[in-house]
Amino acid sequence: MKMTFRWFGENQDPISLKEIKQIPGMTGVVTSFLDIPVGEAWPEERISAMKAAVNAAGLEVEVIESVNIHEDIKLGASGRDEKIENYIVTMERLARHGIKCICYNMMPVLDWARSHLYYDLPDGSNTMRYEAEFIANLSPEQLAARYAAESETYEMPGWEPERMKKINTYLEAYKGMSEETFYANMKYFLDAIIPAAEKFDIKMAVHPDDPPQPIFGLPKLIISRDNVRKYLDLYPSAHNGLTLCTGSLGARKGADIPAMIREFGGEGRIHFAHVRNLKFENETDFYESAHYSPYGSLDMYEIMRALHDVGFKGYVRPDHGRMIWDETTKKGRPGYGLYDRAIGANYLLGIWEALEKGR
Ligand SMILES: [Mn+2]
Repeated sequence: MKMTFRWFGENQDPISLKEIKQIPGMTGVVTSFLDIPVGEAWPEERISAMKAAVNAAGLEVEVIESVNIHEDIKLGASGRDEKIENYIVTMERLARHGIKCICYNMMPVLDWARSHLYYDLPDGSNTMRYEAEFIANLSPEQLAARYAAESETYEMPGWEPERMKKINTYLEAYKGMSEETFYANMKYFLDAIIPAAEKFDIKMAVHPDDPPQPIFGLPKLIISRDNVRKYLDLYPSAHNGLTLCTGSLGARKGADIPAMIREFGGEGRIHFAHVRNLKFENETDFYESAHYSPYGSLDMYEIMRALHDVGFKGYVRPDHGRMIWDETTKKGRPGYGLYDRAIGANYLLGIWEALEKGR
């Protein structure tokens, strides 16, 4: 297991590589280029400059989160072949610079969604929250406007103004699309990129839909054990794998995350794990809690034990944390402050050390 930390890149993240390097046990960062429009091939000089900066700070960069999938691909629209070609060019360039894993998602139009970015907890910290009814009463534009106002300094990945301009066109395009068509479009993509992933030896790791509930009437695909199974079976290859995100798959009440780890991890299909906790408030609503098991609804020990039992050799990151110790928007994107993620990472490393030594 390699512990990593999400870093949004130079000029995109107030947290420095030096700060990340000082977190005990941190081997590397997981990053992306938020400014490159989705669907375009990533310039090689950007990749090499980023890698040089990360390595100079004493950190590795072996995982990209994310190389996003253009809507034309998800929709099966006419422009998809060109975007798939660009995707493969990006994969080849990343492989040349030592990237071993690409995280991506198949969420239609919208990336992740939350009702609140800074929900106050009784201890004076704040965190992201999902309240289904709150979102049901907003239009996508209203939700995007809330994010823009709340997050101030940075554009929210997945909610960029450029993308939001086209949102109604996209929402219209997805209307009436059956789940089977959606899967067929996914298969078309996988049939093209997985042979390339095998050639470049890049592990593709699809991230589940977050939250695992339909919003704005959009179809949701990768939300459960059965749907993950179906997606992985579209192209049986170790290079067609999963980002096991406990906070996304675990946001469906009753989801058995350790069982999913044993099933998919046992088959060598989990390449990257986002490990975080959440606290259910009712059947659908939750907030993102501290990682420590008693503070949330997921058992971090059982999750790490399942990863350990399947001999997990991939990458882990602590995923989201709360904003604590007076962190503000100037010190981190929502969910991506420094301190709570550093605490979470070391809590997970502590569990892992105990598992290793208790073997
Ligand atoms: Mn995640």
